[in-house]
Amino acid sequence: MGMKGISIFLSTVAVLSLGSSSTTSTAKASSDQTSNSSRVYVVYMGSAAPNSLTSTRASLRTDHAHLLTSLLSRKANALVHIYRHGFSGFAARLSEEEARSMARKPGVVSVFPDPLFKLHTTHSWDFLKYQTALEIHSFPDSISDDDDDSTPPHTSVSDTIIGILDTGIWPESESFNDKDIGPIPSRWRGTCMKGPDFTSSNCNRKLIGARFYNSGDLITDNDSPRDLVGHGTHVAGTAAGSVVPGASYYGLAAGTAKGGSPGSRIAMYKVCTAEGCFGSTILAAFDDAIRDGVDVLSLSLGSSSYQPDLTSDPIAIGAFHAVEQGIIVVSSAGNDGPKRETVANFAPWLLTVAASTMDRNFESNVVLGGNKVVKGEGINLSGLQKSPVYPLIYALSAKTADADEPEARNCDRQSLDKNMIKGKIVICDTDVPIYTTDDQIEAVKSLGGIGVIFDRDDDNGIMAETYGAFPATAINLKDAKHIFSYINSTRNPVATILPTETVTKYKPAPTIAYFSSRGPSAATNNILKPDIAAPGVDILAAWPGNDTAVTPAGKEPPKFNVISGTSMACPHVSGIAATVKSQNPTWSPSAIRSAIMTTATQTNNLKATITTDSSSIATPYDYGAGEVTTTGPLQPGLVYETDTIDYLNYLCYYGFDTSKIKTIARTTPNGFACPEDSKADYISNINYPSIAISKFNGNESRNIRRKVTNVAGDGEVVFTATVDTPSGLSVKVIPDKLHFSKNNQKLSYQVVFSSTTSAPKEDMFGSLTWSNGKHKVRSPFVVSI
Ligand SMILES: *[C@@H]1O[C@H](CO)[C@@H](O)[C@H](O)[C@H]1NC(C)=O
Ligand SMILES: *[C@@H]1O[C@H](CO)[C@@H](O)[C@H](O)[C@H]1NC(C)=O
Ligand SMILES: *[C@@H]1O[C@H](CO)[C@@H](O)[C@H](O)[C@H]1NC(C)=O
Ligand SMILES: *[C@@H]1O[C@H](CO)[C@@H](O)[C@H](O)[C@H]1NC(C)=O
Ligand SMILES: CC(=O)N[C@H]1CO[C@H](CO)[C@@H](O)[C@@H]1O
Repeated sequence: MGMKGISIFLSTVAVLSLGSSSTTSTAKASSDQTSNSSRVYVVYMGSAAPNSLTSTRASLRTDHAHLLTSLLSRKANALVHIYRHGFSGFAARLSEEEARSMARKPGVVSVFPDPLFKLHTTHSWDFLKYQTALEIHSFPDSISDDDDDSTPPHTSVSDTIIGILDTGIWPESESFNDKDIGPIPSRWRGTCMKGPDFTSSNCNRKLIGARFYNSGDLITDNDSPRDLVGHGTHVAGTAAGSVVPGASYYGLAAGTAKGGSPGSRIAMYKVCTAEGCFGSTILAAFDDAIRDGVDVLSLSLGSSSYQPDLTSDPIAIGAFHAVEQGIIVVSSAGNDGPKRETVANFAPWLLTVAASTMDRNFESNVVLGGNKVVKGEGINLSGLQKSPVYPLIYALSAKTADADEPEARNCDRQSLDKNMIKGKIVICDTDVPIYTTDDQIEAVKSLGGIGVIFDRDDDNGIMAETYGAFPATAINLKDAKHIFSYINSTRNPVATILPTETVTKYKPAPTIAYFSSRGPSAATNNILKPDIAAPGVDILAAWPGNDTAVTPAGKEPPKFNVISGTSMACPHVSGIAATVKSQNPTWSPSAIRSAIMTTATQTNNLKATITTDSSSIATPYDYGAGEVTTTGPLQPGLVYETDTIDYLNYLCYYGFDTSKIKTIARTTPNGFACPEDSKADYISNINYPSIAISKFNGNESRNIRRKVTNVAGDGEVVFTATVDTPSGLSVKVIPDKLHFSKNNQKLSYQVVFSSTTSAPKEDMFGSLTWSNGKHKVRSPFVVSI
């Protein structure tokens, strides 16, 4: 990811090939000459014409209009989308040569092949199968053992509009009923688009907008806002679902379902199908949402396995313009953890969300002969007897003569001897990523097996997975050893798998989920990402009403489903952002983000430091500022406002020149110019609620500046700084007291980082907290080497 020359795009290696849902990451702009050398490119032209938001017929910028006219005169059918409300540009089918030529035209910021993004449901190998669902009822604050609905006592919540870019919506779900919700806010300019299975009466005072995008590409299922995947319905229910008592997935996770902001309105922008989400369509939805008048945008999707450059990343581009126009944009961090540098959606104008577990767990334990119980996790929907009467076998022991060991251990159908499997519970390994748990269950089932125990070959946390109507559960490495030694020492080993139980008040919780993508960002170590963590494991939320794929034999399709992913974590935070916005309508997106981050908690329900699900202490690379709280963000005390200049400076440091930045930004302050000595290190000085400095070598000190705004509302207040300093570091805050004489006053301070050892050997983590006795305003910091 180069810092320079970013206006060139065809050389970008990290773009997915058009029309393929593959996640491999090489651009194949010219490899398909034989069929058709045209493909969709996005031509991005920066901000929209100044009046386009207000004029009834949105006017185009002159250079934009000119470029479009000349394109259409040559290729009448080439145009896929025009962007004109929130920003300028278009998507069109172009040859590589045409794309190159467009990139040189006046007013063009970048031209890039249309990338295909993915939904951030869990997907990494054996997590592949679970989708994600949101748990609503025992949301973060439940770790305080307080089961009350903690809906804040204020009212205007219902005027906040959350726009969701996702797979569409199942409008009949109870989560979208509009009981007790007032008229649609008059400023709303959106629409409810019709399709063969969707009428305008499917929208109501809760679901106030629904759009879909027919881009004429290879993706099917794009003629209606209806959700045929489930993801969008689940995300929408989590962000702003109405209160639905008695929700459960066949009795599991039973409770009252409600979104993070049950009073907010929902506008669905269907930009994805099961195959993925085209970047050109995501941009079209941003363009519409900005004009429609949403307050919050929630995106549970993004890149995965590759990181687009800022100039060719539709989410970064669309979000930049949304934030410029006062919309807070919340995005998922991705499911590529726990490896370092996997976090997606790293732009500093996004609020990037990692996934944590909750104090609820689904257990399907294994009972061995002699009635020894081994802890397992899973959701079974069919049952075995409760006593251990079923023969138990390790799949490897059923290997056919000519099969390979790893395949047999992983329950590959062709590698197992049917006679050995029949009538038995089979232990399958899970160390070969190409076998999904569904494949493995199918294999065992078809060979006459009666149950599956998945042996997770590591001690990473395991998540309950919906195994459908076949008895199945998953155990971790430590517990697997008990089972293997039992098998080794027993002539006729037997076992059973118990029915699933919902375990509540599970401890420790939260932990950071195995799959959640980790920082630092591969693009820059000078902005900490992810920003925050929220529940994203085994989440119960609304689901399409006719999904037979998750319906056990002989039952009605479920109205709620349990799924996992940072996709599920993101809308929790979107809901909280909406609540903060509704109570502080004048707050900027960055003030809301700051309120959410500086009030996060780092403590779990054992009153100990939050860990990852493999029990190591969580760092800011795992969870940013920590686990989100629901009430803290309503009273943050101080906020860090990141203004447009900060973001423009980021673009400078990132390698854009002043003239390009003037094209991108809707308004640039008079005389704006990139600082003479723009360099990446200065990104650390952007007024962000966390601090990240990089390439710290120990013999120099670093000076970081920050500015806070008093929102404590008490007139005169004094905040005092305390620092949690890691060993090897000396941290000075100057001044260490801030005297505010009135509300909304801004004061600056500096933090000086220096080393107490000659050469630090690893990244160091700490925090800086401003406190006035009533509020605690905490910023995590990361010093990387
Ligand atoms: C190939 O591109 C041309 C326009 O350049 C278009 O008319 C035609 O339909 C395309 N063919 C296919 C198979 O996509
Ligand atoms: C069980 O026996 C196999 C070989 O027969 C051995 O590889 C394995 O380590 C044993 N496991 C335990 C837990 O004793
Ligand atoms: C569910 O309903 C939609 C819309 O009516 C339909 O297109 C889809 O095929 C149905 N799915 C199933 C599994 O029946
Ligand atoms: C700083 O420390 C590094 C290694 O610790 C060393 O290579 C470098 O020369 C030092 N620079 C100065 C200015 O002392
Ligand atoms: C969650 C769930 O449905 N668990 C089921 C597992 O199987 C037994 C036996 O059929 C059922 O009783 C449980 O309800």
